[in-house]
Amino acid sequence: MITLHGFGENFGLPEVSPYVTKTEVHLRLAGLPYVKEASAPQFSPKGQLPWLDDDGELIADSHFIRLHLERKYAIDFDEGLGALERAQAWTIERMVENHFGWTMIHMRWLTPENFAKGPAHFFDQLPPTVQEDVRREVQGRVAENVRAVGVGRHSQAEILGLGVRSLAALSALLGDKPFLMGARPTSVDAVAFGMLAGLLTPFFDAPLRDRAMTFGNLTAYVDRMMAGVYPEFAWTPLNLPAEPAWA
Ligand SMILES: N[C@@H](CCC(=O)N[C@@H](CS)C(=O)NCC(=O)O)C(=O)O
Repeated sequence: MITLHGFGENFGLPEVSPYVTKTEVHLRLAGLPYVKEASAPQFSPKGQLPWLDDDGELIADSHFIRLHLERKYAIDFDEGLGALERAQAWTIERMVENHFGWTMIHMRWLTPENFAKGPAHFFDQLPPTVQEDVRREVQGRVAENVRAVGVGRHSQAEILGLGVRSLAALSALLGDKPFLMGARPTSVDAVAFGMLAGLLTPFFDAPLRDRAMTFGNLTAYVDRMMAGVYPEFAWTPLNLPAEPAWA
């Protein structure tokens, strides 16, 4: 039995974490049955979510979980792609996770209003005497990480500019195709969808989200992925169908 350890539904999303979403999308694209358990990073073998328990074998990190699934279940999420397309998919994945993702984390954790309505509540169950200290300590660690990767050293306007540049790149790469690499979803769609949905959820309000909403092919892509992968989830489409002219 496969158990996926993640955060769970919140923030208007079927899963809070873009990385857990990536793994969950991989499992769903592969049609592998799994159960999901709410966990916390400190219980993971690598101190981060997601991690997987596959019949007693523990695998942490969404990339290594992907490799495990491909090996154990003889799946190729990138089936049909040539060497150049696989290289392009990996390049997109790294841009989304190792750069764009930090602008998203900045939006959630380091914008006071979004932190207050979102991640601050992760600590609500702690005893009131320590709650605020832990909340600020963890937020401080996130700020250090965002600074360590470079993004946190820039002004708000510069961070917005970096995020928009990645959105424009993703939008150009997607073009009018249904999925990033063509007619069917491949591994990189799990990555891009997880991060874009995390940004586009109406739960958070941010200039980066406002800018993302102007990329019509990206909003339609998130709606399409959400409907295909999480049909049970009540997601209000971002791209409401245009009113018929005669309405
Ligand atoms: N490279 C990891 C990144 C996972 C990750 O950043 N998970 C976050 C949640 S979105 C986490 O657990 N953060 C807690 C921490 O770093 O202490 C993966 O692909 O699984």
